[in-house]
Amino acid sequence: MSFLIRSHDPTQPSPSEITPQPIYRGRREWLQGLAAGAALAAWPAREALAQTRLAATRSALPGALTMEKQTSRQDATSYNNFYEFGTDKADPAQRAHTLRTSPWSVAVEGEIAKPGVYDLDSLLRLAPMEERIYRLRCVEGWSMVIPWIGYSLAELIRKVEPNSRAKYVEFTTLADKAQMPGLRSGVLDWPYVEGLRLDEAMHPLTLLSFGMYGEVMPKQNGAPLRLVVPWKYGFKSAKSLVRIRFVEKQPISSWTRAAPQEYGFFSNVNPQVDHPRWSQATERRIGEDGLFAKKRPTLMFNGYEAQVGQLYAGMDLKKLY
Ligand SMILES: Nc1nc2c(c(=O)[nH]1)N[C@H]1C(S)=C(S)[C@@H](COP(=O)(O)O)O[C@H]1N2
Ligand SMILES: [Mo]
Repeated sequence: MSFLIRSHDPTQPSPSEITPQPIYRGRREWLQGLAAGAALAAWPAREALAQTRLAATRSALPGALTMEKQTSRQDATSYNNFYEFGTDKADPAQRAHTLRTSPWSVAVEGEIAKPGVYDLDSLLRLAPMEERIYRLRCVEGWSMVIPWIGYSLAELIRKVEPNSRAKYVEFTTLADKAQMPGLRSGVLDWPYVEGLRLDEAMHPLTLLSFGMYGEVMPKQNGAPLRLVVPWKYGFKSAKSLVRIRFVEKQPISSWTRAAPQEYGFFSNVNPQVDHPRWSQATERRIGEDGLFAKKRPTLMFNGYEAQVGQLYAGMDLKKLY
């Protein structure tokens, strides 16, 4: 998809400018879908999703561009966890068309000098967009390699000026029964809440993401904006953010609330600390799941140890999982 990524050039649209996606791309994918014998019923809904380009430059940040083979866009947009739309992997792609992503705003509040409500347009213009190719490792034991588009969350954090009481950041995502059929289920306490320590949130790899594969974020992947924290299990990467709050005390995430003995606050990818019900030593790469496909060894901090290991110096990661 690199042909969609423009290098920064003043004659080109600004990095935050979004332009309509050419029709031919949708048709070509539709034809590929036919050739592959894809489920036809799933296509009308997918075609109805607005596909718009999102220009970005390639990140120069160390660790931000894995050279591993990218997961296909088809897989990354049809095998999802977004429980607000159901717990089946296929539910978000089939049901998230009811999510209204415009107008959209994010409340930024708490222990900061400049609280406020930021509309999507101001967030899109806040900093230059970069493409980051990150591994995403789900706690369930599968992983993908996805070209995300966005900028470091630190760009936003610096603008709102946290005060000395700000130790953690709490992220809250949309919970609207009218748009999200999954909220009828009590599988989690809604809204979906996640949290990071301030230094984790400030780490340059922590991405505020507005798109993937050169396009604005598909609804099933957390439109219009989500977090991507590549060294933590996927559930820390909260989708469809509506509130970012700076707090003194460690927030309680939805997953910790649901099963405190299974999900700790940090949730760093760690092959040496098993989930109470299964091993975390290996993972299945989505798209490689043939009968004879080998599982991959899971890497400490999902392979980002050189970049983030320092954040946890001196911590007992078996206790603080
Ligand atoms: N709001 C919200 N965010 C969420 C989830 C969710 O159910 N609701 N699931 C999480 C989990 S478990 C994973 S693995 C990733 C999956 O992201 P993807 O579907 O874009 O690959 O989103 C995370 N963010
Ligand atoms: Mo996950």
